[in-house]
Amino acid sequence: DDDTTVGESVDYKITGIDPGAGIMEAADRAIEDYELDEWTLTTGSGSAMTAALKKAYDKEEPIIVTGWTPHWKFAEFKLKYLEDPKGSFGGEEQIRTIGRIGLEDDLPEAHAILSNFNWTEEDMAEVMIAIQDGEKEEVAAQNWIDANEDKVSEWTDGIDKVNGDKIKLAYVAWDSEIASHNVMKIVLEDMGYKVTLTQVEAGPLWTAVANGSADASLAAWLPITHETYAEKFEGDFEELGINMEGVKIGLVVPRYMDIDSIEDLQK
Ligand code: PBE
Repeated sequence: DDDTTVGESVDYKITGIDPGAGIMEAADRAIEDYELDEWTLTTGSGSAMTAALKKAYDKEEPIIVTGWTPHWKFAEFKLKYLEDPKGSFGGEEQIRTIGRIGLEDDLPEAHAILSNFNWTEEDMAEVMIAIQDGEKEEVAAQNWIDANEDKVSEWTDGIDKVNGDKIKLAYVAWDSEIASHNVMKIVLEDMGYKVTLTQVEAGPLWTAVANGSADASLAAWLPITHETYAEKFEGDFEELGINMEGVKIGLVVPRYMDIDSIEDLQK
């Protein structure tokens, strides 16, 4: 009925993702900043979150999720970010590439390619949406590369090919990172590398780059999302550059919900 509050309508639940994700730390901060004492942030995974979103959306039921851009969910569903006047989720973020200490000496060509790597939200969306539509990850990545040879050659121009050197990239099973790492895997293979993609949680990812058991990752969301990891491992990794500008995290709801701001959760 009309008297139901947003909190009541969703059982005071924000549907989260994997506990190590930076967005979970930001969501906990929001619960504190906005004094949402009765609320809980549930943990799960990126795919469990999108499954819950789809289930609610299909029935036009209310749901609040931890969401980020770029993500295919914005192409699939009509969604909106809740305004965040207290800035718990930070502002515009970047996705940066990080490498282990010593990568430049050991694998200089890969270091150069990874440092050059940058693309746009639209580029990533093409790969993500194709995968979401059922294309195999490596096929979606290959199709994007075939259609974007100019872009790829900007990352590899003037860099010598190698002969089977091994490189290990670590990533988390977030849709955005599945897309980027599958593209880079093929780019590096075309340059002569033997590439291993290792899927881990966010904490182990940062640990692996810092202790050298992974060579690099394209998955560092900064300055806010992974700030705690970047501070914890300061000095034990190298920033190789920004691979995407203007990305964002926050609380996301279907547009049919009659709320606009995180402050509306206080009612
Ligand atoms: N994400 C996607 C990650 C970074 C990339 C927003 C879910 C996180 O929160 O750590």
